[in-house]
Amino acid sequence: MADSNFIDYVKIHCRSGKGGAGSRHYYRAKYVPKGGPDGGDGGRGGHIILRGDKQMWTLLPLKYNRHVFAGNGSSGSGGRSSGKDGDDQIIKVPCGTVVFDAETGEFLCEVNHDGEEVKLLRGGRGGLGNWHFKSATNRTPRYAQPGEPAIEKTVILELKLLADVGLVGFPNAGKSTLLSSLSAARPKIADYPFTTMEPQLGIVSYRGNRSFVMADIPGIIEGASEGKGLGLRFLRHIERNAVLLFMVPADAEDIAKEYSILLGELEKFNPQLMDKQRVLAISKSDMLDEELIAEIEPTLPADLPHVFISSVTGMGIDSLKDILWGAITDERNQIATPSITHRPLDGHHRVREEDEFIFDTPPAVDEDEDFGEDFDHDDWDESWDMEFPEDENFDN
Ligand SMILES: Nc1nc2c(ncn2[C@@H]2O[C@H](COP(=O)(O)OP(=O)(O)OP(=O)(O)O)[C@@H](O)[C@H]2O)c(=O)[nH]1
Ligand SMILES: [Mg+2]
Repeated sequence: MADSNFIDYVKIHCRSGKGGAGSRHYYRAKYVPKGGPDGGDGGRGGHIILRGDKQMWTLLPLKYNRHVFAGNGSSGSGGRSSGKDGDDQIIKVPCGTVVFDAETGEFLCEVNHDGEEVKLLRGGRGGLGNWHFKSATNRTPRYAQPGEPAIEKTVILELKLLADVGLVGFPNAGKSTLLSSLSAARPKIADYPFTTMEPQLGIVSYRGNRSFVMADIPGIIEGASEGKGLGLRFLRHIERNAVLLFMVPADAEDIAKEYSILLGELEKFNPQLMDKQRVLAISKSDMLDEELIAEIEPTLPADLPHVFISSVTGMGIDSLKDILWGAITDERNQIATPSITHRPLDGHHRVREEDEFIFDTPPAVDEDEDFGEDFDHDDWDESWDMEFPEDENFDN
């Protein structure tokens, strides 16, 4: 799993650029004895910006680029020249990325759409040059504003896949088999638990040109909320789905009980999941005959629609798609933004050891060299005045 390409959790260290210092400078030219203040403003420091990119589907590229620093703004200079703004750093992230403060676990922001930009850290504003401070009573202000400092933050990016339907079930319920029979996705299928170790998305086409996205996540077992099995951390991938499709195999002893165990684990993970529309599919129904189905039917929970399906024979698959499509297109189930409140990071989100990285402190920020700063008006020497050639041809 460590060498997997699907990365849905990454911790990165970001620093915005600091603002350039305003300049304290006085106009000097030949025969202009007291030119007055003309120090320009410092440039703005670069922002750290997150941009949603639908071409990306994991946070893998960020795993190899964990320190992101924006450029510093340059200082202002004489002649009211403003300093150059620092370069912004744009971090491309997959749609559905949620950002948390690594120290407090607090939710910061999320990026859900292609091209959506969110300013994660604001660059420092540049300081004003001394030119701004001249007034009738202070005609030679000997000060200028320093630039604002940079902001540093370690953040955790989590990917919460945006799918229409999320599959929920015990291991071996046949979730991956269903996804592979409905879509072109080819998840690994085997008759042992925990075949699926990472989420998979598949596009299901429905009656010609319509389609929806289905997410297969690893199986959940009783006690998953206490960390049993693969735990519940994958459940965040169904937090934003419009519809949850519960799968219980037909050979389960008590279908209603298995369903309520799954529901209980989900509630422990995030009570808001209870608001989602649910559908129950009894998988592997090819093992049942008419009689058995009639026997099971009355024992099923009454508060949600159910279908008997078989990914092998295709039984019930069409009516399952109809029910799912109906639920997805139902106004009340539309994935709203923000669809859920992202809870602060806690034990549920605890990740594998190798996800953590020992953060090595980046080099300290270079102090901007600003020669104009300590220069004093009274220190000016006439011989430093520059004389420009009169007929300079600037076109050349
Ligand atoms: N008879 C029958 N067997 C099925 C059906 N669907 C899946 N199976 C079998 O059930 C076993 C488990 O299927 P998977 O799709 O890997 O189950 P899963 O829910 O993805 O399991 P995990 O990934 O471990 O959580 C496999 O041996 C499948 O061949 C079905 O409709 N009928
Ligand atoms: Mg599977």
